[in-house]
Amino acid sequence: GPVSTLSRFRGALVAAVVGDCIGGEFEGAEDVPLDRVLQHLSGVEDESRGDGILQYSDDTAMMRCVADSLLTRVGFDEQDMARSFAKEYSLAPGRGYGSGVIQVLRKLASPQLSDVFQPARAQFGGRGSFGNGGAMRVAPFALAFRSAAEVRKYSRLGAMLTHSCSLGYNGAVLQGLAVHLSLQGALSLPQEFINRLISEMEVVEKEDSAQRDAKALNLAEFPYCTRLHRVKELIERSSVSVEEVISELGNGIAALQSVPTAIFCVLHCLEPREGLPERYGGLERTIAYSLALGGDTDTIACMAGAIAGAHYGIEAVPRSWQMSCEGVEEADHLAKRLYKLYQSQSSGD
Ligand code: F2R
Ligand code: MG
Ligand code: MG
Repeated sequence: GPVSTLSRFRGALVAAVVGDCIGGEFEGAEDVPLDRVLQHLSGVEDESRGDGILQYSDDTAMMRCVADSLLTRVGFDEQDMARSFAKEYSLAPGRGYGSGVIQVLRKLASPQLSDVFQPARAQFGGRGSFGNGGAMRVAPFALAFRSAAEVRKYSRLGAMLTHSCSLGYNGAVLQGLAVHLSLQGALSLPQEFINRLISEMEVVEKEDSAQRDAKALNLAEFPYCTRLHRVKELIERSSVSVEEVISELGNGIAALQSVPTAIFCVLHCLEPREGLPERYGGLERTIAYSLALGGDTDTIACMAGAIAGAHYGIEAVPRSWQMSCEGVEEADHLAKRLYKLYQSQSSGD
């Protein structure tokens, strides 16, 4: 039957956590043969293996902070969200945070700090971070706000608490919009889905800050739009190798090298793919394929998981996967509460 909105909300957050936990195994690996991915996944499915639970990393830890802050403040409150990040980091600093962002998280803990966006602006000699940390945690913004305009605005501000380079926060905007569209069922028309994202990002990347940062980093103008056009070309091809995906889109820790890649993973896996078990549904294919790319696998699987989970719904996330991953129950609970918040707002479109 049709996927209900509640199921989409739950699927988005739960599959993001599952992607982070299951993807953690291969983070930083250069080459991940599909055999190893499938072996890892059958280990996850085998509940009797007794390996214990797969732990979540910074991706989930920060996503929980975003969701929790949006719920307790009934909207975006930068002071509260910044404090929530800082507190979470001080309680569990060993979750695999980026090496730069930990300086921001330490500064955000200071009660004297008045401008909570200031520590992020001081990163990397004043250029700001272009890492994917803003994008990896953005999904709850798409579950809290109804209109694309609000998702765009608050995804950006939420990312700017740690990522002041436009490549960093615009990656979060793109990922937020992808989850927003997927929640509305837009992935049933994949070409329109990618075209919508391109036209949204054309507006976003017209801004002076985006133009300036692209130039300073020696990138072509409209870097996200450029990658999204490559995504479009790749999904139109009848066959595409993992090597081509990595060289065209990337699999790195920079938002530009991972957000369009995550979107590609979802689109590519809408159909059955050679080498992936026939019994796999689209969500399982998406996570498996994300892992096979290597590189920043926890984060790419987390972001692809959020988009795919919003499309397929919670029923598509295998029970055995859910039971093997830390933080799934909490994510499901947060998703249900965000659904209520979302339903209580009038439609802003
Ligand atoms: N940190 C990791 N994985 C690395 C290994 C972790 C593990 N604990 C281990 O040591 O074995 N994963 C997590 O980090 C990513 C999100 O990072 P975030 O939040 O964007 O952090 P940060 O530090 O701001 O940026 C990440 C790195 O990107 C480079 N970088 C960013 N901006 C830069 C700039 N303007 N100039 C030069 N380099 C820049 C730096 O190397 C940063 O450290 C996720 O993958 C998450 O899972
Ligand atoms: Mg991580
Ligand atoms: Mg990562």
